Amino acid sequence: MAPEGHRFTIGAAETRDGAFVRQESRFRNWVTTDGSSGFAVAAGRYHLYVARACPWAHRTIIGRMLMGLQDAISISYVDPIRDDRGWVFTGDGRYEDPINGFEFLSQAYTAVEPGFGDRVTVPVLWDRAHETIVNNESSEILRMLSTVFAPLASHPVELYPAALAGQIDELNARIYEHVNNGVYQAGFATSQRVYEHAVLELFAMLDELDLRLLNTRFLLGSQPLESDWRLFTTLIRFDAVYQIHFKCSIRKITEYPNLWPYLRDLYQWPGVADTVSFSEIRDHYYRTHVEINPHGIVAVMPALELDAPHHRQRI
Ligand SMILES: N[C@@H](CCC(=O)N[C@@H](CS)C(=O)NCC(=O)O)C(=O)O
Repeated sequence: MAPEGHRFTIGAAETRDGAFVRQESRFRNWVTTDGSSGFAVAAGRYHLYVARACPWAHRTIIGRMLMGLQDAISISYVDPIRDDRGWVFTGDGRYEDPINGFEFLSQAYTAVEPGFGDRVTVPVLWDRAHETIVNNESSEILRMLSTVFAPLASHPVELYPAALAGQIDELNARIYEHVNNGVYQAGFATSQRVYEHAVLELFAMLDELDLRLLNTRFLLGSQPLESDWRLFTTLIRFDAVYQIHFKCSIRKITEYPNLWPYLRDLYQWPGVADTVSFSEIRDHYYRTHVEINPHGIVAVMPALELDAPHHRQRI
């Protein structure tokens, strides 16, 4: 049974004039080195609630893995299918909450804010010491993992080097607008004009990125940085879901001369393939958004040779 007494925003996405409106993330505290925010960095204190299906949560799963923060930050996964009760821990071993024993992710939100009635989203960074949500905005959680949490990491990597911060921020913003959120703008549009505009903007950006990747192995040089991983979580879902379910129909990623080998390069990066679950991704999108796929038929997995050689070391 869903917790009683509270109503959450669930079901169809909110639209205005035919355009999908993404809710602002509500909890925006930061873990800090000196603890001045009330949230001091410490091993074993923080927990991540995620869905493997979700591209935003996927950023944080990848960040935790790349840094080697598995021992410092615990994690639990919700069931990929979200119904009218929101995200669920089904308790079958795979989708469990060993920290608080929640049955629904909404319980984390109402534990912190009893009247919380907005969308209950993943990822959530939870503080076990104060039993509260620190932050539920994936871009900020990812940034914390690669900076504030670096001293706890078993193999820290630089995802946001100071010298490239300006370029990363600028690229992130454009990739967010036209690609990460662009696919949702296309998929959840309720007017032809808004849908077509989103698709054209999305593919203009993909074309630009494809051209950029002709001469550089990753977006900003020879190492994958924050912008690459933020792009990755959309690209990896593209041909299996967005191209079909969200009608992003102009091209597939496999048709791009540079984006396609670049996607394989990132997928083959150590540890990354293990963070990708196509069955959870497909189950989630096709079976959760009943307003755009009323019968919940899950598209068969397209042929994607993600393990094929990418030859991008040469660039
Ligand atoms: N701005 C948020 C967005 C997170 C988000 O929208 N997550 C989706 C899953 S892909 C979600 O939990 N949606 C639940 C809902 O909309 O009811 C972030 O980047 O963390």
